[in-house]
Amino acid sequence: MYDSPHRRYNPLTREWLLVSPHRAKRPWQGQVEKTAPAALPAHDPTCYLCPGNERAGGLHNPAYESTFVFENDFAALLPPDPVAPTQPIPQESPLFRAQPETGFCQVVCFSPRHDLTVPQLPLSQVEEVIHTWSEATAALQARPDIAYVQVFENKGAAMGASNPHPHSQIWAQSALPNEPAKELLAQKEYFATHGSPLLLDYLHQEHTRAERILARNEHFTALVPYWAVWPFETLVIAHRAVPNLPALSPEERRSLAEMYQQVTCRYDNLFETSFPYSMGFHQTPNDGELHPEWVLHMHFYPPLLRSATVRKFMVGYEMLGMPQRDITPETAAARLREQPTLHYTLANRSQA
Ligand code: H2U
Ligand code: ZN
Repeated sequence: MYDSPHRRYNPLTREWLLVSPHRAKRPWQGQVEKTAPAALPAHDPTCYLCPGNERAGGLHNPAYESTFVFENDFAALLPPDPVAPTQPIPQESPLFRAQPETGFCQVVCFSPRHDLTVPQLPLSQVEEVIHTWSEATAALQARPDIAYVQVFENKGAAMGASNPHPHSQIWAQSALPNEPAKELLAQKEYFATHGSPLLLDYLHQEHTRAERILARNEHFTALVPYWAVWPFETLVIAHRAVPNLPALSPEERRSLAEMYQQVTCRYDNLFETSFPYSMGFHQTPNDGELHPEWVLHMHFYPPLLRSATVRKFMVGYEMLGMPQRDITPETAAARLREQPTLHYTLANRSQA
């Protein structure tokens, strides 16, 4: 791999990033502050996601025992109004374009437990989370006014998560958002040219090269993509061209749950902290087409760089030029690969 500054291409978004490996020859050396894991109660009476508690809008959560889905009380998108249908916005000039947008915002609690994150939950409960996302996606995709369903998780205060209670969000809307729109074009063109899905061809090559793979099970592989922007960014790719969450078989759901735990456990162990990230699925647009080009995948974008407190900032050159990284994706993958798959809180407990 090159040691000199170079650009790498992301074929999914068709954007470039700058890699400067010479600036981080030994990125794992230097101080690694550890933060004591927050001692959270199993149920927090002040948490608006815990069972039985009151939320901001005055509604009460039921005494739920597994996953729990509710409409976001501060939804960024509003459903279409059946009484007053959405009116088009007059287009006065191509320089002042706007379009109405309708949709739904939901919050998905992973379990009644306030204190257990994904790598700490029983595997069956993580499977249940995936099942819940799949069902919610299917219900939203059944609506003709929904173009896309975005399932995502913000974890940790560093990523703006409002609450440590493990949860995710689903936003479904009437237009295709920017990121999946870029991926759609790239995957369609690749499929038209090569006759096979871009991500499956990419995955095949990564399996052969092996240097960026973190973990692999029957139906999914986790790797640090060749074009990763965030220091410990990972991509979890399905082994077949599965279009979306509802199309997963029960075996695939289990494999995906295992991979979700694998990745998050390695993340936590890396700096012995509850590793913050934004995670999200990219699934097929809801346009009535078949999309043989699309492969369901999961992006993890974690901000940490060197320790539980030293993070990467996407500022300055990144905002004005393009993304840049020092530690190479290959080094990041090696560091994640060497992490134990026993969660550090359990390992520490058995040592104590
Ligand atoms: P984040 O932690 O990713 O911000 O997700 C929590 C969501 O929960 C957030 O979008 C919603 C916020 O609007 N919320 C409610 O719907 N009800 C509440 O009582 C507080 C927070
Ligand atoms: Zn809670």
